[in-house]
Amino acid sequence: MNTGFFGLTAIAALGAAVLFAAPAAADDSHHQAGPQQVAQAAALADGEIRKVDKDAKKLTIKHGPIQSLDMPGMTMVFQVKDPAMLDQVGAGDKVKFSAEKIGGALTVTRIETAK
Ligand SMILES: [Cu+2]
Repeated sequence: MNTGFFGLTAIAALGAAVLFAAPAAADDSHHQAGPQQVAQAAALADGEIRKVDKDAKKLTIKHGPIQSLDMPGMTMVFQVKDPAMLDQVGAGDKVKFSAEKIGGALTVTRIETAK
């Protein structure tokens, strides 16, 4: 009777497969959203507008963690999907927003002022 031995082997193989399947931690590449993260862009991140650049159509936002982009909190520059967004917010405004990587550039796709 070798079923016990084969059972253990199967469990060991399963354990190894789970270990190898675990995603590598990638704190140093937080600006590169993995393919598994592209789909979930629903949650809004917290932010504070630092600068509105209407000429370059960019917003500088001090933001909290952005789950959909696997990004920790930081201050950075975003493109905007719609230039009208630049008129909706001003420096110092607290905002809720969502961002996606569009054509290689991190772009604000939705923004609203947080009251
Ligand atoms: Cu960032």
